[in-house]
Amino acid sequence: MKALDGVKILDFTHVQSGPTCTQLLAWFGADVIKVERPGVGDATRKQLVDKPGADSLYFTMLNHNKRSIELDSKTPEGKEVLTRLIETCDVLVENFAPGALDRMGFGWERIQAINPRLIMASVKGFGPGRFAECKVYENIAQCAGGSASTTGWRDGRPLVTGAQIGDSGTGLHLALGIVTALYQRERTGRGQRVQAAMQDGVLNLCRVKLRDQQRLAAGPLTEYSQHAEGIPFGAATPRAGNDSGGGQPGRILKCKGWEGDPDAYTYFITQAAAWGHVCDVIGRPEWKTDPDYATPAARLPRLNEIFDTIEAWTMTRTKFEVMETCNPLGIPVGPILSMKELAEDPDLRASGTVVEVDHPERGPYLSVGCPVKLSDSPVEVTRSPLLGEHTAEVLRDVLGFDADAVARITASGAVGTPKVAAG
Ligand code: CAO
Repeated sequence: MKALDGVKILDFTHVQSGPTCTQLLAWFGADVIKVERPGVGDATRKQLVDKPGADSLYFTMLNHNKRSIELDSKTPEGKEVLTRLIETCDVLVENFAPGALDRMGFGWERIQAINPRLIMASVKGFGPGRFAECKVYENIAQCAGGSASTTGWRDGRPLVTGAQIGDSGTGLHLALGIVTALYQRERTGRGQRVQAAMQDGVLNLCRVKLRDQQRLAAGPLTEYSQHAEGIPFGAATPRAGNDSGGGQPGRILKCKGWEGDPDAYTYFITQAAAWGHVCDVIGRPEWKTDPDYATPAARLPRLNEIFDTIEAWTMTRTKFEVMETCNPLGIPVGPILSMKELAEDPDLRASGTVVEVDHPERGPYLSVGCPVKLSDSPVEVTRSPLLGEHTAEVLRDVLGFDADAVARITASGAVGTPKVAAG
């Protein structure tokens, strides 16, 4: 038994934002039917190809546990199948460019008329307003949502982050909206629209930076290293390098081996409650009582000197030794882990957060499993579908088309060439 057993998802998503959402729902037990253009499929199938002829890692890692049906939704027979899918499914998820579904003839009013219980969930780049019609990809969302302007070094360009907060982040937001709407439908019997704009999702994740924008009105942001360096603040929340985003000052510090290893660093937080231990560990016990260092307020203008001193100590230890020493003392530290280290991490393998999946075209590959664990709804990650792999079984078993109808629809070219004969 899985949490979303019995929930059918018409997955009209592509690229990253929508597919991450429907993949999560599939992991929680929903039957996710991915609709793709005949012979073409999701563009990511053939993007960043590492094994000629095989679906890319980009596609396989975003589309586990789904079924795939080829369908040209712009032909009469394709519209017939799509209509049946809308009648049958609980949720339609899409992340087309604005207006694409309307142009296909399946706007919200039409969808509601076909199935008033259907929840229609959409990712768009922007919500209503002057940018509503724009097409948007990850980095545009990071820039428009406040992440880029607050990431990077004060005197450098805005920076985008490696975390796909615009795409996967918005997929997460949308998934929450969908299960919430499903819960409400239990009581009302009605479907509803669920919309998640990438700009909104990124801004939501940058909430603390809007907090700082307003704090600026009350004076300088004293925990920013910019303040310790005596550099005045401008009108907007500045980029703050690796400064901690919270009230506890933190930095990324070099560890032993940093000269040859780009990831030999640790994050180090001088949490007030652990300050005494920090002083002991770095060999500065006198700082515990020295009025220039004893309180968080006294330390603020001296943070650069303090972190330089801590770094002189961390450089004598590996990032894991720093953790082994500091963690038992309650000093919050964290090693900078490379993708290689994460891929090989035994704990992540054991918890199912990093999984090995087998694929008929490409053989075994690593993926990120479900990052949310439900004790009563275990996740088994299965490979992504080949293009149109389930067209015949969906037409027959899910939508109830008989053999003659399947033959008629197939002959029209609306569903490509079903891989398995119906009947
Ligand atoms: N059958 C028939 N037509 C289909 C189809 C199918 N199964 N699937 C897609 N199409 C059509 C669409 O209807 C659309 O046709 P029109 O332009 O005539 O309306 C066309 O394919 C292209 O769709 P699109 O505009 O969504 O795709 P794109 O590659 O041009 O743009 C993207 C991609 C991501 C920029 C755009 O979809 C978008 O802005 N989406 C919303 C924001 C988003 O999710 N961005 C994140 C993507 S992940 O980085």
